[in-house]
Amino acid sequence: MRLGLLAVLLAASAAQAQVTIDKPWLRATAPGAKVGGGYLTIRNPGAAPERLVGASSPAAARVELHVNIKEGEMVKMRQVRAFDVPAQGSFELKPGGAHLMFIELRQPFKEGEKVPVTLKFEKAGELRTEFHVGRLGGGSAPAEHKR
Ligand SMILES: [Cu+2]
Repeated sequence: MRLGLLAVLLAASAAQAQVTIDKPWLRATAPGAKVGGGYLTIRNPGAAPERLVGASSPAAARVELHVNIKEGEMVKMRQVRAFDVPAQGSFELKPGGAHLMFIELRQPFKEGEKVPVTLKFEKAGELRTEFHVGRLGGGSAPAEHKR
C-alpha cells in the first residue's frame, strides 16, 4: 500500500521535472495600463519536445502567447497558439521577442511584487509559479535575476 503510494508520488514528480522555468518576471506597468508583458526561460531536459500551450493568472482577465514580428520598420505583436521547447533545449521569452501578454490587468504590476501564474504545457500539464515584477519600462530582468 505504502509502496504503491510512493510509486505514484515518484511518477508525479518525475512528470513535473520534465520542464523547468527560469527567471520568470513581469515588466512593471504604469497606473491605468491595461496590458503587461511577462518573460521567462523554459528548459526541457526531456528526450521529447514540449510545448507551452497556455497561461493564466488571477492578476489578468487572460494571458496570451505573443511574438513580435517585424514588418518593414514596424514591429507588430501577433498571438500564437504555442511556444515549442525542443528536447534537451530551451525557449526564451524576452523583451523584443516572444512574451506572455497579460490582458485586462486587475491592477498595475508594481516593482517588487510577485504575481501567481499558471503555465500550461502540452505534456507536463499545469505548472504553477510566481513571476517577480521588475522595473517600469525596464528592458532586462530584475537585478536578483541577473547572472
Ligand atoms: Cu504582446
